[in-house]
Amino acid sequence: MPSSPRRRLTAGAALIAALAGGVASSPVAYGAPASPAAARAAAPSPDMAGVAAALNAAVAEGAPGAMARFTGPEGVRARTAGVRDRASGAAMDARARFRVGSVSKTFTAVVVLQLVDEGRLALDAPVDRYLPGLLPDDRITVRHLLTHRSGLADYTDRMFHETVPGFEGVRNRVFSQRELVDLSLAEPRTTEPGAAYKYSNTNFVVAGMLVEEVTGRPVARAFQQRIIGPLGLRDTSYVHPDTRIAGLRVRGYLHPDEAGAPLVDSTEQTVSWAQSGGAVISAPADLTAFMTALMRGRLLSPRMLDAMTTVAPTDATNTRFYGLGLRRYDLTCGTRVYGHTGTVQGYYTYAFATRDGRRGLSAMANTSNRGQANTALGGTLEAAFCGKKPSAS
Ligand code: REY
Repeated sequence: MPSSPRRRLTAGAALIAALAGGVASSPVAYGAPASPAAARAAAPSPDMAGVAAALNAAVAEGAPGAMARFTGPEGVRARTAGVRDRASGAAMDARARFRVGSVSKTFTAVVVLQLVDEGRLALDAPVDRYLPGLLPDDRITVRHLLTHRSGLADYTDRMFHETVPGFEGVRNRVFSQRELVDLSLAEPRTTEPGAAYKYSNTNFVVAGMLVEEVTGRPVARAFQQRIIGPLGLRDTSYVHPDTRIAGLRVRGYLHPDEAGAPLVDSTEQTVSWAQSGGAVISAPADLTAFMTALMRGRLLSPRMLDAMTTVAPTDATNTRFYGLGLRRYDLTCGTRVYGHTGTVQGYYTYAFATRDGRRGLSAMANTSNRGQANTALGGTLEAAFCGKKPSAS
């Protein structure tokens, strides 16, 4: 029998109780300190001046505004810079909603892994078992999708080769998932199944199709019933194909490829080109609540959370890793954080938490196609999780 969200939460509460009692199964394997007391003692306080400096740097690099919200044992701390709306001049607001882009992939992965837990999907089964004939290679497994190892080309590379014309060409379009898969299959596959990590939105479109096939319902419903409802995320929704962001919102501004050209207000769009790979709307408090709850075991069984956080490197720096719909960044102070990044026209997002779920940070800047601004925004992670650098003696 499939377990209800309530049963999962109860199991999660038991796990948290076990952790609080210091009898966690093997926290060391996750790189966490040996006990909660040690975690508290070892965790540096967030350097909020450093966080604010990173936000200001993102603005100096061309973002109209930026914000970050940290949650930890010391409470909640938020900082903002610049504006959330260039036309009205309204200041950035840490409660406002925005498009989280690929942080949506973590939502999709959680639902897939819950379905694995319920025995309705198998991680190492071919996708072909559930969606016969969709993909041209029956060696591609569910795990290959979630780890970006399917070799299915990312159709967005071609779609957004020219940034503004590419965006305007799809901003009001409604694609079927199959159309998106066909766009990918029109291109050569990038690797043999399982051979290498190659980030591709196609993987999470297919993962969304799996969710719909197995549950018989839209992914929006699965997100609501399994994540948004149980965690009480009031500012979070999966919106497709409505183009609006309801409520208090941040407007997004896309940088054209041509230097000096005016920014394009990209707030309203269907996000149909990304769907289960990128169409979630959320706000900082909800994103942090999601990532910390995930790490605390409130959404997945220990076995599935272990699978999700088992990572492989994505580059040669040995600081960037990917698990199942989840990134791991190893920060300079040795702290490991898990979460996801997002890029959708007009919005850069980071949503990360420590493995014990005690500390979390969400950060966003309301621009995109501006790598320097995204890099500057990423500086919030070091400041928040590593705290103040010890002064040189
Ligand atoms: C799509 C292009 C990026 C964005 C993407 N986002 O795949 C997924 C993610 C959902 O990982 C666009 N870039 C921009 C270009 C480049 O158009 N020519 O920066 O807004 O979040």
